[in-house]
Amino acid sequence: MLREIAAVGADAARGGFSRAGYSDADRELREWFAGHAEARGLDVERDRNGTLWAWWNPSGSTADAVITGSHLDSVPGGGGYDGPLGVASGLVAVDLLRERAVVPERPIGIAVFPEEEGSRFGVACLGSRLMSGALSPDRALALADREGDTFAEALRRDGLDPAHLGPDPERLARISSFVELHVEQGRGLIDLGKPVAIASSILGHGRWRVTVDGQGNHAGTTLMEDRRDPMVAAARMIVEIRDLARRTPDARATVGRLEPVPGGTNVIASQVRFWIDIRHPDDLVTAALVSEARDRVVAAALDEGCRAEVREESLSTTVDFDLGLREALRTTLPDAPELGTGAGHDAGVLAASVPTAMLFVRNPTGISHSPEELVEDADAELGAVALADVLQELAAP
Ligand code: HGY
Ligand code: MN
Ligand code: MN
Ligand code: MN
Repeated sequence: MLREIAAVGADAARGGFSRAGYSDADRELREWFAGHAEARGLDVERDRNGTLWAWWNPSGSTADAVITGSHLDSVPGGGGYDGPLGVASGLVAVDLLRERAVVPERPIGIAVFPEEEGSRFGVACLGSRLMSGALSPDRALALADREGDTFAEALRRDGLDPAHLGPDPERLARISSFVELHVEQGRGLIDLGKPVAIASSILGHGRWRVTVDGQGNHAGTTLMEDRRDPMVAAARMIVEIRDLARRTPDARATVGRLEPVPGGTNVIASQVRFWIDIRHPDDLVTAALVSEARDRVVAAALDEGCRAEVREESLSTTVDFDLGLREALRTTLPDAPELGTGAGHDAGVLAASVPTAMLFVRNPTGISHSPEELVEDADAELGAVALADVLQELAAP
């Protein structure tokens, strides 16, 4: 099943996969999922924010539901498992429960949340945040992608009405628990020599957009002393932010996206925008890092005769991400170790509203958000069996 997924949204230029939220590649993979769910007799629906829900309710129960699932969108040039593994494992877990002749006392749903990576519109977990109310429809509708396509236009093109966007408290109230299975995006399980782990924590993380304005000019006629070059200011800031994170134990700071304007080889840029991703287990340290980074960014810009503006794009806290359901999973999966993660997930967003847990499956390369991300078939199967065990337990009377 995972091999089929790997055919959709392959990015020949970058390698790996590029499935931005609400895009054609994303839609193609969602249709793949709906086809597989319907072939299993699951009822598939799409909610006001674009999340897909595939329901298996053989007993016709009206109890609150047990939900699993993940996302199908990817980062640009991402791996084949980040997201799709959790969605495909949900389908396989239903197959396994059927083989076991299990009739769950609760409805079991497989959710596919849109734009989890935030690669297109800049806010991670866009679909789950809209459903939970963590992000307002107004804030979401103000978003646009790099091509200038607004979120509203993307929704309409994807068959959704922007006017219906928003929180879905009734749907949340009908969820008794949420368990997301995900490829591990690090080396924990390699070092432990185990195939499956229970997530113990998710780091809080934020994204900030820095805009540096200088003076666009000619690369050949402008003397060095007459320049106000935002690219130089940005380069200095990126190294300073890296050094700041290096000096702060457990901190992570990344600049993975930098956009010069106009971007000509023989043109001194007039403006540079870049995004900072900062994460730390302690929310207060994250806040201190951001404040320090902001000060350094402004100072570095001034040194180059430029002006810098720093704008928060999204911020979530470690406190929100209490994966409280992990206690129940310990009983069901006694051999699975517990692992924290620096990666954000829809489970982190849902954790603020419903009892939530995550399962990680070993990634033998320990690399993610890269074509080198990997899960071996044997571990994928063990992950699906563990998920089936957990769903069976949570959906029992
Ligand atoms: O960025 C993250 O941590 C996640 O992969 N969206
Ligand atoms: Mn993911
Ligand atoms: Mn990811
Ligand atoms: Mn309820």
